[in-house]
Amino acid sequence: MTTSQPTPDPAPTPDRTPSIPWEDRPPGSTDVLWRSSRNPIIGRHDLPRSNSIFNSAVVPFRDGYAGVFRVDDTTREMNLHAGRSTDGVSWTIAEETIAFEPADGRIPEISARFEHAYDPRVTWLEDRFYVTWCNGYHGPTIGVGYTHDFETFFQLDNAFLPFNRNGVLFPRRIGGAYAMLSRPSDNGHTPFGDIFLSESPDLVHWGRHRHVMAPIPWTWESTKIGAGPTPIETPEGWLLIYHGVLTSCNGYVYSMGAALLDLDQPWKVIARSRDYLLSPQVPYEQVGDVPNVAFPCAALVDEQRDRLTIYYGGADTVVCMAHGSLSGVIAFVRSRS
Ligand code: BMA
Repeated sequence: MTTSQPTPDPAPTPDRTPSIPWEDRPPGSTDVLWRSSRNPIIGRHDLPRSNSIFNSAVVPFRDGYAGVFRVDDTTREMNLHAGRSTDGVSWTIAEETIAFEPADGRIPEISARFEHAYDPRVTWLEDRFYVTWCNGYHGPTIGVGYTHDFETFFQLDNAFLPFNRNGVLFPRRIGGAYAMLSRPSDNGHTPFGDIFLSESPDLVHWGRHRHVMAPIPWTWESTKIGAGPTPIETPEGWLLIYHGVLTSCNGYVYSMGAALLDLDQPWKVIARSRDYLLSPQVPYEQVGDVPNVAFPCAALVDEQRDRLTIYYGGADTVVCMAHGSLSGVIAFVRSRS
């Protein structure tokens, strides 16, 4: 019999993990998420013709970050713009809208008719960054495109029939199929909405639709819900951060919540927080073009340091960040289920 020698602790090595935008929890705070003291990080007038910049998606890219931004301009056209950043906080956003090139010969059948493009999500999947967004085609539906470099973008076919919003891709195939969450809706401000999951062999043809989650009466998410950032894979399941809407005397209130979905069958909900993670309670979330909106569209994760930074739109006007620990959010989901 051999006895194994205890291995000495490895010598400390310089930490080369790129750090995501971060601030420590403010002293005295017990919140699961806390807001960046730099909020809003992108203001409504950061482009010459912008009315508002909000509900936008960012990802790590090369030695910094890239993103796709929702910009409503001064004609109030809703469209997508690419942006770059070295630190994830200060952004350079292109003045021109993204001009998608057709990924195949049939795309002009849909792209000839532009209505609007808004609420983008960006997902690294296999070998490129996919963009999904709410794409106007006889009403809102889910647009899909991709880019390798955030300079040239290609458009695929719309994923679903109108009306649909909040299409969010999973970052890998599940059971061999691509997977997307979405929220079938109406052509207006939609006083209902559940999250569904759909599968595709090719990111063009979508089917095997499964129900995932419904609103919960008499809570912060009683009217409708919609997926937010790309789901985050954890050993405990897919961490889904989503928005939930309550109808108040003064209109809709958009808050953030979280759930854990089964890794192999992500239409199965393992746990879901009964409480909101963050609700609009500060001026840049409460006052703007649409009051009382905190709308998450992206998240950055530093697993090594157990850090999570969420990007969200404030009051349909500005871009904001909130921080928390990944383990803390998962514990919150489980403890408040
Ligand atoms: C939804 C979308 C979002 C917006 C929200 C609140 O229907 O239009 O872009 O943040 O309403 O206005």
